[in-house]
Formats: sequence, C-alpha cells, structure tokens
Amino acid sequence: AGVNIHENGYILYCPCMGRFGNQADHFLGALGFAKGINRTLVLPHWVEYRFGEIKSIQVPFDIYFEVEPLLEYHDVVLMEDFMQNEAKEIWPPEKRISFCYVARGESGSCNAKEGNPFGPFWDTFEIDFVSSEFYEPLHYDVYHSKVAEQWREKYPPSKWPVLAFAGAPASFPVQKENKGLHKYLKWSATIDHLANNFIRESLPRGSFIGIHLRNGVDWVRACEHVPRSPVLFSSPQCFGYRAEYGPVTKEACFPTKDIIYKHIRRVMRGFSDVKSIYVASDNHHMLEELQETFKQLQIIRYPENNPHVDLAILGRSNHFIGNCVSSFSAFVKRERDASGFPSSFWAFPPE
Ligand code: GFB
Repeated sequence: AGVNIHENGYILYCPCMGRFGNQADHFLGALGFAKGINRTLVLPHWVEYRFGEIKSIQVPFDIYFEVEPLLEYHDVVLMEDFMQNEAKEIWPPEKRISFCYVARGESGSCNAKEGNPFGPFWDTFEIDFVSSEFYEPLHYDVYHSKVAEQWREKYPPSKWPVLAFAGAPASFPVQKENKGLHKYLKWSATIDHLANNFIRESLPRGSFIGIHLRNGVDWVRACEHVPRSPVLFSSPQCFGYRAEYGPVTKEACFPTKDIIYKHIRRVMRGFSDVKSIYVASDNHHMLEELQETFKQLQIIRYPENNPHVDLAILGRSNHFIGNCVSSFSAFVKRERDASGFPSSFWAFPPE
C-alpha cells in the first residue's frame, strides 16, 4: 500500500570482492546485467576496509556517486530506500533467498553471510537468508547469448521479485561491453567539490599531469605473478582480454623510476604549460625523487589518504598516466575516455 512495486523485479548483490577499483568494475557489470535482464538494480553500499578494524565498513552508494545520472541508463534504487520501502512488501524475511552459481565450500548452500565482508554487508540491513538458489549454468554475459531470456524464464519476476546475489553478477575485469557505462557514474557533490577545490587552491595555474603510482607491498606481491600470468587483474585494458597485445610485462605492473621519469618527460613535450604533477599512490608518492628530477614543476599530492578524491583529481588532469594492471587506474581511464580526455600507461606499449 502506497509502495511503488516494480513489476520487473530487482537485483541485489554484495560487492564482496576486492577494494574500490574491483568493486567499480563489478558495478558496471552488474548494471549492464540488470539492464540486460530488465530488473531494477539495487545500488549496494560500497565495502571498505579500515586499518585495524576487523569488520568491513559499508558506505552508502550515494556518498560517492550521484543516483540521477544512472537513471538515464536504467532503473536503479539505493539499497537503503529499497529496504525501507519495496522490500517490506515484496521481500519479507521469510522470502530472502541467496543466489549463487554453486554451493560455497562443503556447506551445500551459498553461505552468503559467512566471513568478512559477507556477514557485515548484509547485516547493515539486518538481512538473513532462509535458503539458497544455485543458478548454474546461467551466467551474466547478456551480450553474446540468450542468457537474458533464460534468466527471465527460469526466474520470472512474478515468482522471484528479488534476486539477491552473494557476489556481484559480473565478471572481473569489467567486460568490454560494459566499460562505456562508466559515463553514468558521476561523482557526488561532496567528492566533486573536494577535487575541484583542491585543483583550484593547491595546484598552480596551467596544465597538470596526473600519475598513479601503485607500489604498496600487496602490489609487489601481485606483480610477482607476472611471469606466470599473461593476463593479470586489469591488464586487459592494455594487453587485451586474451593477451592479444602480448603477455603483461613486469615493467607495466611495476615501472622503474627510469620508466616513470622518461614517460613524464615524453608527455610533457605535448604541452607548453605543464606546471605540476599530481601524484596519487597507495604507498610511496616519490615526492622528493620527482622534485629532484623535475625541478621546474611543483610535485603535489593530496594531504590525506582519500582514494576517491585522488581518483576524481586524476580524472581531471590534462594527461593521466596509470598502471595497466590496477583496477584503480582503470577507473580513471574509463572516466577520462567517457569525456575524451587523454591517458597513457607506464611501459605500455612495451618498448
Ligand atoms: O582499488 P583497488 O581494487 O585497485 O584496490 P587495484 C586498491 C586500493 O588501494 C584502493 C588503495 O581501493 C585504495 O584504497 N589505493 C590504490 C590508493 N591506489 C591508491 C591511490 O593512488 N591513492 C589512494 N589514496 N589509495 C587490487 C585489489 O587493487 O590489488 C585486489 O583490489 C588485490 O583485491 C590486488 O589486492 C593485488 O586493482 O590496484
């Protein structure tokens, strides 16, 4: 009563894999999938991990992104709104079934709430599941198969108003067909202002180059896989989904200082008025080294660790240099592509 029930049904999922860049890849896939099978996508909270805290933290979707622009593409609703309104009628506690491809472990169920971030994510809205549904052999590639029809036949919205996935109904890295959906992802006013104010107040007038240095210990370890993995994390954005442009290289994953300096010099030649380099990093910003090498420029970082503001500022640089293997870089690249802004990647193409 008084609740607007959408006859097409809903998709819910937990962004339970990886950190922000991974979750953003998955989000675009889930959005494309929701459109493909014509169900409203419930915008999940982002899952974050804070140093020293055992449980993940859930951040409402619209803290970082606007809802409105997404509606231009497809029907979406914030998870909080969905749980407060529609769910009361169409998804009461006794009807909450979790969806997964096959059973997780030996459990015979999706085990959708076991472990972190699985439990904390659903607990944010006090969601418990009464049973599991295994959707094998259905999948999410709505572009190259009749799978969308199969989803609607097997799970008609009249009988299954809500499909709640234990993990994102999407592939990683993001499918080529879904990359363009990034244009509907617009930073919230909060992030927008922080980024714009910083650019206006803390960067000198003139052009600036934005660079992403992914170099923390987890990355050192990730790059150790390079010799054995022709495709690694987001490397398809450079080397192709099937390594068509060659196997991912050590240098592209972890560029040397020389590669970094040379690349910046090369990019600078394309501009007459570069005044600064904006450095984003998860670990070592190389501020001193860069200042020593580029004496005429200001080398600047954001004064605190704020990944989303870093992303937004990188998105607005005059040229962006990113890391082929990182989904954090991939986010910036897609955002810039949507606006026609130029980007390049460390050590790609290989010399
Ligand atoms: O975003 P993300 O999935 O990208 O995870 P990758 C990396 C996280 O590290 C970001 C922080 O979400 C940030 O929290 N981070 C990375 C940064 N670069 C920056 C930066 O420039 N500035 C700030 N402030 N923070 C994958 C992981 O990371 O790496 C996978 O998602 C796995 O789970 C793999 O661990 C090794 O694709 O780079």
